[in-house]
Amino acid sequence: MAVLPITSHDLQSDYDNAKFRRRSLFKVITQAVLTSNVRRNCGSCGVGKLLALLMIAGLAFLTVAHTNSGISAASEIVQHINVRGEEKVITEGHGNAELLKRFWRKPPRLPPRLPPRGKAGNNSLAAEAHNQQHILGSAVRQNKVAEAFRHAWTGYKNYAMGSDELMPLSKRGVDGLGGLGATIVDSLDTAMIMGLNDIVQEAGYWIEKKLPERLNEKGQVNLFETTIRVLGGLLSAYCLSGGENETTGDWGSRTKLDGPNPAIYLERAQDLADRLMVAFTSSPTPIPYSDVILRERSAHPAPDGLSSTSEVSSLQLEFWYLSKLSGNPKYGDAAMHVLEHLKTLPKFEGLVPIYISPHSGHFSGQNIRLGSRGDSYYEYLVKVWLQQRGAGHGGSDVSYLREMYDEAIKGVKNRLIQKSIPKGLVFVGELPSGEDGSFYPKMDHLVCFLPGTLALGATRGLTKQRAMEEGLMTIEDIENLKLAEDIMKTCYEMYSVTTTGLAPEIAHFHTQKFYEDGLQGGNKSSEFLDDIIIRYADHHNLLRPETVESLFVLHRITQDPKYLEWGWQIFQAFESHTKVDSGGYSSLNDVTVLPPPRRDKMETFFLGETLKYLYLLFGDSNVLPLDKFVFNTEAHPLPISRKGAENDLTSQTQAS
Ligand code: DMJ
Repeated sequence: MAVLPITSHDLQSDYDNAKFRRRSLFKVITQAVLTSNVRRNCGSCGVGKLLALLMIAGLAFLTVAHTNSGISAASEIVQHINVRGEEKVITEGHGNAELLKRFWRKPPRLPPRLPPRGKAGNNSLAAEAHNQQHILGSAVRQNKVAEAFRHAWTGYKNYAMGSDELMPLSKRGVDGLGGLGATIVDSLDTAMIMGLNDIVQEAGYWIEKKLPERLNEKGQVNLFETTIRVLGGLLSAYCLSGGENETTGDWGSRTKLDGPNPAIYLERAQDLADRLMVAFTSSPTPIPYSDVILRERSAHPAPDGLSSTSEVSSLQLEFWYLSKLSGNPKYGDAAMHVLEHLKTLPKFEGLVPIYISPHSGHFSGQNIRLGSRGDSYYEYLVKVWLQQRGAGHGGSDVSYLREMYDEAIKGVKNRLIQKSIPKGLVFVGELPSGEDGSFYPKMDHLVCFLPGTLALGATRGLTKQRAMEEGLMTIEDIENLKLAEDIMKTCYEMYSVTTTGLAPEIAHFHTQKFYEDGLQGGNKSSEFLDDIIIRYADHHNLLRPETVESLFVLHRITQDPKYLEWGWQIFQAFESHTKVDSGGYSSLNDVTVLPPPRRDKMETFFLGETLKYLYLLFGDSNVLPLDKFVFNTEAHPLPISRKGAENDLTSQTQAS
C-alpha cells in the first residue's frame, strides 16, 4: 500500500477549529436556554421566563465572582513579578467595567499547536531528560562545593577559631589581618547562601559575643582589607539574614536562617565603621590613610606614605550601604568624596597609576596595571554606579562613574590588550612606565576579575538575551562582552596549562617582542604551552577567586554551559591538590609539579569568595540575581537600589 505524505491539511483536520473558539458563558447559557425544553414548553409562560432569567443572572454572578478572584490573583502575581523581578509587565486596571467587557467578549482561543508527527515527541523527551540531568548534575556539584566549604570551615574551627586565618599544615591560627576573626566574618554569608545553618550559628554567635572585645582591643588594620572582608561581610550577613526585609527578602534563600538577630550584624558593622572613619577624617585630602589603629581610633599612612589606588577606590559599596541602613550620611559621603576627587585627576585614556598620595591627593609614579593595587579601581567604578545610579532623591548623580568606567575600558582596549603567539590568547598587559613606556606582557591572576566586570557593565547584570531584547546594549557593550569572553578563555587556559590544573599567581605571555624559553606550565596536552610563560617566582597559587568569579558572572549573563564545565574542572583541581586531610585547604608553592608543594595558609577569601562563586555558578540564577545585587570585591552581596535599576532600564530604552 502506498504511503501518502502527511500534509498540513492532515494536521489541521485533526481539529474542529470551531470547537476551540471561545464563546462567552452568557452566549452558551442563552443558547442553551433558548434551544431547551424551557423555551419549547413554557415559551409563553411568565413564571418559566422569570425562572430562566433568574438562572441566567445567578450563573452570570457566579462567573463574575469567580473570574474576579482569578484576576485578582493574577494581578497579584503580575505585581509580584514587577516588584521582585522588575519584569516589564503591563498591569492593566481591572475595574468592573473591564470585567464585564471580558465576560461578554472573550478572545478567540486558538487550537493547540501540535508538534510535527514522528520524532518530535522523542525530541522533547530527550530535551527534558537532558534538562533533568543538567539540574541533577548541578545539584550534585553544588553539594560537592558545600562539602568543601564545610571541610574548610571545620579545619578552621578545630585549629584556628577566632584567628584571622588557618595554617592548615601546622594546624594553628594566625592573625594576618589585625585579629578580627576575619575568616569567620568572611565566611558567614557563604554559609547563609549554602544554607549551612550550624555554621551560620557558630559564626553568628562569635560575631555577637566576641567581636566587640576584638574591636576594642585590637591594634592596626588595613582600611581596605578590613572594609571589604569584615565590614562587607557584616553588611551582607545583615542583608541576607533579613535585616532589611523590604529590599532583600527576595535574594533566593531556601532555608530559614538561624543565628543572632540581624540587628547585631548592623551594630557590629557600625561600630567597626565608626573606628575606620578616622582614616578619612585625619587625612588632609579626600584620599584616606591606609592604616587604622582600631582601639585608639587613630590612622596613619603606609610606611612609604602612599595608598594603593585600588584600595582607596574600593570602599564605597560598603560605606554607602551602611549610610543607607543607618540613616547617617557620614560614611557614604566620606567614601564617595574619594571617587569625586579621583574624577578630577588627570588620567591616561582613563587609566590610572597604582599609587596615590593621601598628602597631595595626586597619583604617584607611572605604573599602570589592572593587577595588584590597580584592579578594583576599575571594578568599583561600574559596581558603585550599578548600586547607586538611581538611588532616588537621597542619592547624588553617579553617571560620572559610568563615564570614567567607559573611558577606562577604552583605554584598556587601546593600550593594554594584546594577543599571544602562536595561539592568540587575548590578554591584559601592563604599562610599568606609564603612557610613554613600553607594553609589558605580564598578567596577574588578579586581572581575571575583568571578564566578570566587563560582562556586568555590558548588560547591567541582565542576561545578554534580555539586555538585547530590551535594546539596552550599545555596540560598545557588545564589544566589551566579547572581550570579556576572550579574556575569560585566557584565564581558564592559565589553569589548564599547568600540571596541576591550577593557575599560577602571575603569567607572562609570548609576543613578538617578548619570550622566555623553558618556563612552561607543564601540561603537555595543552595547546597553549608556548603562549603562557610562568616564571619560577610566580609558580604559587593562593586559592584566589577571580577566575571562578568571572565564570559565575559570565555564565549568568551568557548562559553558555562551557563556563560550568570550566568551573567544575577548576574545583576538582582544588579538591585534588589543595585539600588537607585534617581539615582546611592549603595554598600551593608550585602549580607546575606533582605533587605540588604546599604553603601553610588558607586565605579567608577561599571561603568568602572562591567557594561561594563556585557554589553560585552551579546553582539557580534566581539566587542573588545580578540585576538586584552587587558583589563587593570580596564577594559579599549587597542590594542594588531597586529604583535605580528601573530608572536605568527606562532611560536606556528611551536612549536607544
Ligand atoms: C580579595 O581580597 C579581593 O578579591 C581583592 O579585591 C583582591 N584580592 C583578594 C582575592 O584574590
